[in-house]
Amino acid sequence: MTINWDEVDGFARGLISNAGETIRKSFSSTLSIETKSNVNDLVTNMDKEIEQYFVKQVNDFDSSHKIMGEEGYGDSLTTLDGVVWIIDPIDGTMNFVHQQRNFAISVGVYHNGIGMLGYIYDVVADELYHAQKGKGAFLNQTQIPHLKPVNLTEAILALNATWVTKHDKVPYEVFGPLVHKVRGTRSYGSAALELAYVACGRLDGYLTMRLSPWDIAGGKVILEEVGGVVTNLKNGPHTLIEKDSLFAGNPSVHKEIYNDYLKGKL
Ligand code: 2AM
Ligand code: CA
Ligand code: CA
Ligand code: CA
Repeated sequence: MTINWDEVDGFARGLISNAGETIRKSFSSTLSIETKSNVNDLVTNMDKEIEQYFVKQVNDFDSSHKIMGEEGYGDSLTTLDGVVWIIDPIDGTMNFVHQQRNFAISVGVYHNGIGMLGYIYDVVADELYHAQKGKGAFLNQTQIPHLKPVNLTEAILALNATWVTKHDKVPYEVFGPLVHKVRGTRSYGSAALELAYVACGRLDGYLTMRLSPWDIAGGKVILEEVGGVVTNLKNGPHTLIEKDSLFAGNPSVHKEIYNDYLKGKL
């Protein structure tokens, strides 16, 4: 059976638009905030409500489609066989709670492990980054240009200070020289937006220690459509099933950082 990806794309965009509207309306009501793995790992009623909305709607659209979502309302999957929606209802929940900005809805639709559709919706800015495999990536209606080579000395990298300064996780000796080599570093606190920014050339690389499939599924499709490279820190593929490190970047920056700073050191 052939899948009409334009139809799935139209359906996905409708869901994301509705979910964004629900989140914007929630700003005027009181959030219920709980913690998960630690005191800084937050989840709100909106994270749960939005994921449940996606699960119900996707099931009604096509019950053969499977769903992997952060809050656990989807299926518990060990493979990406068939059509799988990989959903993060709110990526950057800490920003959502503290800042009411710098968070996004992230959705990737995969077919037998291949990313077919990718969406990152910056709800507050009303900016939808989206891509369909082989058809280019867009920010709202505007096509995002293919990435051009960037000198490492002029690159901006997204890195989180917490793990860069934790010696037990990654040796400071590995990241210290890299941080000093590049033009600047940033940390936005939403993996999905950081991937979208790499796709737009606002960032040239994003390196992090541990991300889940829903943090990257949408962004990987978008970034690869503009020639970006998405691997783990060992230059291998992220399985999109298990948690793994992530290294996404402009291809020239990715290559230089891997060869000169990471290879054989992690
Ligand atoms: P989240 O907001 O959907 O949980 C923050 O640096 C980024 O890392 C966000 O994209 C956040 O996604 C993600 N992240 C992954 N695991 C996390 C954890 N245990 N606690 C907080 N953020 C986490
Ligand atoms: Ca979370
Ligand atoms: Ca996330
Ligand atoms: Ca989330």
